[in-house]
Amino acid sequence: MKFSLALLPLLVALISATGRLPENDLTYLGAQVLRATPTLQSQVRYLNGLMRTSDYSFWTQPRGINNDVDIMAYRWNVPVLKAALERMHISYQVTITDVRKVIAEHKKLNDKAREIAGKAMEWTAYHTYDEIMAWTDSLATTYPNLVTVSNIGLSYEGRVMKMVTVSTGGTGKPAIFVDGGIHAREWVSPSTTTYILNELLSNSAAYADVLAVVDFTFIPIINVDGYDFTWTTNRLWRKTRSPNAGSNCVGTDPNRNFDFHWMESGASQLACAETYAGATPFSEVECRNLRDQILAASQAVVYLTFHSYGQYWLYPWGYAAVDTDDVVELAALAQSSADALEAVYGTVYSVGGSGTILYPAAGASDDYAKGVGNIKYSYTVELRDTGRYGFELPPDQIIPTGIETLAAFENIMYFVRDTYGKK
Ligand code: 0X9
Ligand code: ZN
Repeated sequence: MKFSLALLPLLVALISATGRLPENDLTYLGAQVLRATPTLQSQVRYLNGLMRTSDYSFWTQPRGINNDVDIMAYRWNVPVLKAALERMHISYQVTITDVRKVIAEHKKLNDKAREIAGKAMEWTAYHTYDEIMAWTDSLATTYPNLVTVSNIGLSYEGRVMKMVTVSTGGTGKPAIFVDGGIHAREWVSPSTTTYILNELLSNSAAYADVLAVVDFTFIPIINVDGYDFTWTTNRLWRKTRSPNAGSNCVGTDPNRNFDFHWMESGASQLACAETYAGATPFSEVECRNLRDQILAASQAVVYLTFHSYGQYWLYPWGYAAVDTDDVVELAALAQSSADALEAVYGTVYSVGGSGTILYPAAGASDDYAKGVGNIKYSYTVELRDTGRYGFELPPDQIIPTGIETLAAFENIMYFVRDTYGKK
């Protein structure tokens, strides 16, 4: 649909009545992503304040001076944001000049790849919730000796959340727990989670020594409602889809909803905020379902949760710039994994504590897995890229991302085999 100027008064009326654009084809028309670089503490404070207004969508959050922040402004707000940055002497560049155009281009590429693949999972395209779940179910019949598929609960809107366990049998084995899709718009996360799972299963003979002594759990999509919503309605949705009492704004940030130092940092009590922590810890059923599996995974020694973007391999704590007692061990495995990843195509990851090298943010699943679930090696992995496309990573990067991340994953599984596997 072409944007017509005749629609402008209607649009303005809608925005002033609701404070928000309706979510439709026009939402991202002319929206831009600006990369701002604060060089003073006062500028960082200003950007943090701007984030709290929810006038813009922060694709990345302020991380202190000399660190870029990617801010998306809707069309009508682009000049306002530019003027504000200029007034504060914050330098910026436009990284995406028309978000809608990039979304449309990538959708076209994705549709084409899906058509060629007949909607089958080939990792040449991103896939819908239904397609990923159908593939997940099929694993139980393709690999009956290795795979169990279970339903771990329903989402707020009633979608099934599926979990795959990979085991050659026996008890008491160390386990690796992997999830994806906590944030809806981070599409490369479910694609990487399923890519790794597929490699593990389709090359099980090559991994026989690992599979003999290590178990695996994969949950490809946690935020199933949000993920579906990014396909049907709003490509850049982040949160869950549960309503909030007393507000028109929908959704809670699932990665602020876990009950560990909840609401202590980097989270909001404003329902419209992208980092809304929810009315109470574990208000979100998807988080409760994940929690139950984390707590049941008493043998897990690694928890890996895939997000995007930024290329970070992060370890706890995330609620503050504080190290865990065993930081040396967590850092060593993170660094060797990032090294293995980089060795494939030269993709560079930053390795460090979440609250230290990213920003303090409490109530995330990684801290919960370690702090309450007692899973020693807990990592949040922020996959590709560093902002060229951000969440709109083109589909031709799915396989390269999968391949390099698999190298890191192999490093982890060999570590678990050698350190914890019964000889
Ligand atoms: O802010 C987040 O939830 C994660 N980044 S993202 O851009 N994917 O939203 C990082 C979470 C890091 N972990 C903790 N802060 N505990
Ligand atoms: Zn995320």
